[in-house]
Amino acid sequence: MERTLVLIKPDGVRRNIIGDVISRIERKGLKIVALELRTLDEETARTHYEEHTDKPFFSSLVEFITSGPLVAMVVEGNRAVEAFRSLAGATDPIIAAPGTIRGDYGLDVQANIVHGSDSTYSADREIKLFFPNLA
Ligand code: DAT
Ligand code: MG
Repeated sequence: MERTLVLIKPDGVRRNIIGDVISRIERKGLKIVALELRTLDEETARTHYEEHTDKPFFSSLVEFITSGPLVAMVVEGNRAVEAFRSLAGATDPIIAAPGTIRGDYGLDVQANIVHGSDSTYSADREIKLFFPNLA
């Protein structure tokens, strides 16, 4: 069974929509196999987003993702990576289709509510970073 790393970013936690995001995941038939509320330190944030190190928005992204508690989850199911990316919608919430998490809640490309791994390779790396003890 495939696994993906999902984050409800600090903006989603501040807006009290943890419950709705989790509901959508469960409604889809995906299973939550690990879950934690935590505030990231800068080092973990930089490692999580390492593919974006050279982007102009990198330092702002790290500041944002460490700005308060987030919910980290490991989500499992058939083609879980793609299934969650589909629930999340496009990176830019203005482009994301209504009915998706980002399409329903966001207007800002940085504060876009959720993260989902973009491949099984990334999922593996990200799950190990957030949940090193998960079997
Ligand atoms: P995704 O989160 O859809 O995988 P990504 O990996 O390209 O998107 O980017 C990671 C995060 O960085 C994204 O969720 C929000 C932020 N981001 C992406 N493009 C941005 C931009 N042009 N300006 C500011 N933040 C951006
Ligand atoms: Mg990405």
